Amino acid sequence: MAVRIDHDGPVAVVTMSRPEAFNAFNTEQLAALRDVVAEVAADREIRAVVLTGEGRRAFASGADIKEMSTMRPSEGLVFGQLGQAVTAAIEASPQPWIAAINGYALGGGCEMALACDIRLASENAIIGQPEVTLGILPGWGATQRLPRLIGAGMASELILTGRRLKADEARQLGLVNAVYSQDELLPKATEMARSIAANAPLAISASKRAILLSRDVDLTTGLAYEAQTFGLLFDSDDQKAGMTAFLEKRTAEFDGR
Ligand code: CO8
Repeated sequence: MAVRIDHDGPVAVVTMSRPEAFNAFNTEQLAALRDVVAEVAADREIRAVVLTGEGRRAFASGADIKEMSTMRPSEGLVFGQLGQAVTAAIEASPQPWIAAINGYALGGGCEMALACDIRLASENAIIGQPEVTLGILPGWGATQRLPRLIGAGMASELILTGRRLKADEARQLGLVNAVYSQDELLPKATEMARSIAANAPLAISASKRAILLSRDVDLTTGLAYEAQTFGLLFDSDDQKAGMTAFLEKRTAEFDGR
């Protein structure tokens, strides 16, 4: 299977698996990831997701260069839009996504990680946007998401030179939150996903949406959205469950209603 879902209680681990091409995305692989993202988003049992790549060498090495090499503009447009639809669906998903970058995350691979809410990396991770070395530009969101994440100056340097970063530099730039050994990466990512999954699902989704909105709107509008959403959560069972459990000095159990 090209993209696998493994369930670990409320955590789903989604693995991009095309090891013969360092998990590069051809149309089939991209469509498989699109379908999995939709399946995960619709599954109320899943409360947090870890996205990773098969094997120990690659998260994903980008869009499939062989497939792209003969594309006409209209085909490039469709391929670009499919990739953008996948990244948009990851962002629109009610669950937080954590990218566990276990090796190369280049081009479209880095862009999938940028669509996730949190990025963690292994020590052997190599991250970059080398599209300009191929005569194209990043087409699945890096020209927009990378400057918003690490600032326009560094994003320009990375996109315009195509330079590849090692994990430590990516961490210093805030492109990834933490770096672990290859063996530790997935357990650490899953542990973080589990700690998110233990919290109130509606509050988690609402926080994710508000954080994403902060990229696009002015502070006044963002704060108004935050206040409205804050108020609405008082209509949820989860708010009652969380506060009652605190007052009764026990751990809350949430059902996402
Ligand atoms: N596409 C297709 N095949 C790939 C890709 C890829 N992105 N990456 C690796 N492969 C294949 C190689 O062709 C090779 O296949 P084969 O064995 O049949 O020759 C196999 O994987 C192994 O690769 P290497 O022999 O190169 O292995 P190395 O260990 O020497 O290097 C690297 C591994 C560093 C990952 C290297 O393969 C590499 O640099 N790959 C390309 C990385 C890259 O440039 N990525 C960006 C692609 S462009 C992109 O992602 C655009 C996204 C937006 C698209 C918008 C569409 C409009």
